[in-house]
Amino acid sequence: MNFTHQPYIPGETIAAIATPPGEGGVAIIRISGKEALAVAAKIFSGKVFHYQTHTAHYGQILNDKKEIVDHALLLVMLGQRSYTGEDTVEIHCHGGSLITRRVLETTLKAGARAAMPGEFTFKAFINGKIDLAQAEAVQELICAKNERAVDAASQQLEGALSQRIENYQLRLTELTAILEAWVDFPEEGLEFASMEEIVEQLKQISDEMQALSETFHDGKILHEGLSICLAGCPNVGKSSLMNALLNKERAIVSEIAGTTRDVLDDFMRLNGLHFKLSDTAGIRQTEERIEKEGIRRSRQTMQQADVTLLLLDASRALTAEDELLLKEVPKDKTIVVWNKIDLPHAASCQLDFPFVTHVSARDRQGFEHLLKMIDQVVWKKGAPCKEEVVVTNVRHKESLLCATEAVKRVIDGLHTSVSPEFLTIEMRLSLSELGKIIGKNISEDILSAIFSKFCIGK
Ligand SMILES: Nc1nc2c(ncn2[C@@H]2O[C@H](COP(=O)(O)OP(=O)(O)OP(=O)(O)O)[C@@H](O)[C@H]2O)c(=O)[nH]1
Ligand SMILES: [Mg+2]
Repeated sequence: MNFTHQPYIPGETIAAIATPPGEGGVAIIRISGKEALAVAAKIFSGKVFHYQTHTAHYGQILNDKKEIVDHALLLVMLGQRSYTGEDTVEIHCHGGSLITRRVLETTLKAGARAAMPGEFTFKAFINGKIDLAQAEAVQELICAKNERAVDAASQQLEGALSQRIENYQLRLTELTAILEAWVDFPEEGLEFASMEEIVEQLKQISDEMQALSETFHDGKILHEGLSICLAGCPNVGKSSLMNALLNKERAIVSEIAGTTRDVLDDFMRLNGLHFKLSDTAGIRQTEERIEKEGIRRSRQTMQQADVTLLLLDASRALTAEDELLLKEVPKDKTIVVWNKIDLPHAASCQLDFPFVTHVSARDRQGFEHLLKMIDQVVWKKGAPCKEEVVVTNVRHKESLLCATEAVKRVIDGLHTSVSPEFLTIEMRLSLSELGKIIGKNISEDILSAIFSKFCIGK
């Protein structure tokens, strides 16, 4: 296990600061492993070995010269009833980088090893407290930038995804057993079920797995948030709309065409989601070198964005440049926004776009409808409800897809009378892919890669 050290020693005692860096009222240093109590006993003023599990004790942290490092609260959690499944002691000391580091150094001098990123959660996984999907949910929970991502990660941590995967595994294992019996006694044929029944059940499972893998689109939105690009010709009010949506004077606004020259990013929350909003340079024909570069960046931002708000000026007729832009943008992720509806309207024209709305960036009119429309574009099939299981992790999605493909090959094979030996191989492949999601049959490299993304102290 190279994310820690080779080879991994179960039960080894590790310590780390579990709270974020910087100043705070309290900081927590976590010690976990076989010697956690022994380490704590060396540095704490009280009789640590006499403490009952899940009790808190006030005292002093003392260094090897018996000098007081800090006053602290010691929390003792023994054996299986801790996060890691090993003896754990938490020291709640005063917050502040220097004092926290000193307390940590004292624990290291007393025999603990500095924990690697994710090592506490890794212990919990190795000790069977949580499976891999749950371990990954811990990290997602820590990194969640919005309420919906927190919901999805909590669901996964509670084991909702793991239960689904185990259910597929159970059903596929039963079918594999039937196919294997067929391999062993070919002359008896398929004994325990008819071919139609098996195909029907396989189809059902593969459909369910596929549907779960497709929730990744929603999962990605929850996990990473979304990018919205404000695009359009110069002077249509992109920067004005950016400022109005953010409720602050982020971008320079002026009546001079070509005010914005570079891409300006900022963040906003909308319906529990995290959005990156990018204001861009107005797109037009130009030979001016810097403006040209700005326009190239506008196009690039537009291509990468999840949603584009293409602004048009409602107070004037469409220009040739507007028309070119309308042809350029993909319709399924573009919302055409007629801005400046507070001014007398020019004759409006029909646009062949599924999402069109009207606003005034100046007077903040039409925003409610615009925000609803953004939601519509984002959640094409409707937003997932809180209880729905969504796949937020690309590794899980890949494994689900591989498992689905293997099952589909079995279905095809049954139709085309492929020898059952080959079919059982596919079934095993599918089971092994599912196993990867919850941490069975997974290589050390992958485990290492997963846990090394964690922060130290978790
Ligand atoms: N009446 C009215 N004027 C607006 C509205 N939105 C923007 N404007 C005005 O239109 C002009 C251009 O606004 P900007 O927000 O700078 O336009 P832009 O699209 O960012 O322009 P570039 O950065 O040059 O591409 C400014 O004078 C704004 O005050 C609106 O809703 N109503
Ligand atoms: Mg601008």
